[in-house]
Amino acid sequence: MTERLKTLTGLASTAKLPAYDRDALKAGILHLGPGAFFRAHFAPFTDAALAVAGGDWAIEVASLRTADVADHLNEQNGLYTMLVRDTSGTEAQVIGPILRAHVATRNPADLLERLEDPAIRIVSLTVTEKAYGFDAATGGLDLKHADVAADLADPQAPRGVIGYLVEGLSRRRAKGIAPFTPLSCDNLPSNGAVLKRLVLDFTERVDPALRSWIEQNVPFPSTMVDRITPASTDATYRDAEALTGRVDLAAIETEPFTQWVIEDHFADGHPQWEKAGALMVGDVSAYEKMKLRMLNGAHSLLAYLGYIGGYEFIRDAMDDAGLAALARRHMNAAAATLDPLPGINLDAYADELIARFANKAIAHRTYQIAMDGTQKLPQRLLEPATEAIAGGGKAETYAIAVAAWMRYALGVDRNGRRYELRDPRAAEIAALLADVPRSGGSVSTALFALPGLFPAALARNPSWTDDVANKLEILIQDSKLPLF
Ligand code: CS2
Repeated sequence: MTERLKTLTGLASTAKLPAYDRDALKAGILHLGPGAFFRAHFAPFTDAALAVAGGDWAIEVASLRTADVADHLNEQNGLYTMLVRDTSGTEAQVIGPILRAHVATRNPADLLERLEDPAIRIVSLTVTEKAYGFDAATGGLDLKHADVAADLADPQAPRGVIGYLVEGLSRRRAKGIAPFTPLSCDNLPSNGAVLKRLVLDFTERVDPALRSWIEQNVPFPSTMVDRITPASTDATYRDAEALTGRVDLAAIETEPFTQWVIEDHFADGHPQWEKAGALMVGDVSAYEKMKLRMLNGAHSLLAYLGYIGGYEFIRDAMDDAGLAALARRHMNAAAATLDPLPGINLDAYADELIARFANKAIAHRTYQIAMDGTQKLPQRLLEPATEAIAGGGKAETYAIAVAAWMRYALGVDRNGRRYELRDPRAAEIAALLADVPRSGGSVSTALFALPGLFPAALARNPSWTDDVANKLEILIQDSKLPLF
């Protein structure tokens, strides 16, 4: 039987290995949410920074929910394989900066103890949009979010992201330990500013003195993160084993492209990510908007139209000339809502995105991207739509994307097969739609009334809502593609 990946010795020469001494590593970062995206993006950037510039910046990770990834990483001494796939082949690289993994649900005291360690100078996050407890309608803390409500009731025994960060900072303040820098790496616009607002809203309610201390002492840099990372499958594990000679249950696969833009405001330093290709800037918001609106917006459009049209992967949807043209048109429309970014040609950026989406070596499920629509629509589609309309421009492509999301929200495909709507508001959506006739007008009216999702500028704009209703009617009548 093949051995498990546990050390760097004896691995097949087809795998690239960490170019630094792992035995000398010391932790400087605690990362919350060790999912595939973190393992394809943050950890490899840190791996490259350690190879070029060193420093005490190894990573401990903590999972706030499921234990599987953390357990696999611990069984493998933090090592795992990253497969980089494109049409010319697959390359394997073993990634080394993870020291150990914690599971908050199993041992919350252990995670709180790590948050207090002065050696931990950065607490980074890839926890997905829905974990923040962000209320899109107010821009502040969602008091009805289950973790937020539980943590406000019992702040010293947290279970959610905001609760853990606040309790960690509170303990550091009480002990005279300098704060860590919280570093959000999720696809939210101004993710650092959003995180700061949520932390301040939370502390306002539980400890106003802590709120002032955080406001004065804790930087919350925003970041733009980008690397297309499908969920791992049996093919990932099989190829990782073939290329390393070891069984690896924490292996991930990703595309060659990777990008990270980071605001350079840290309380106590950071790994030299800039030497690994990251861009350190004063303000990341223009990059974030570009990526969320052009990449993620077009991704969501393709995911909903593609899924209901019977395409399993984004690359299959891109093979449909009608859908590929819609995606490109969407990117152009999104680009028109952006301020110019020095040194960036948005047309070339769009061309590159089209090529990345079409990468035949990447099997990225439309169903994976379709997940959590209520958490993704605002920043990807609804904000640019609102701005486009306010600027007198066209918002048709957003009407198509929203109609496709609404069609998807019906939870049944064109062959009558039911699927699970993986969305934190799935039950609410199902209840709203329960007795509604399946027509474009009725379904869209019901979903426009979902509290807090659609800004009034869209939901009360009859020409736009009619456009959505008409497009939805076409999708309900006949989901054959191309549609528009
Ligand atoms: C995707 C993103 O799942 C999704 O919603 O749009 O995960 C996308 O692949 C990444 O943001 C690319 O950087």
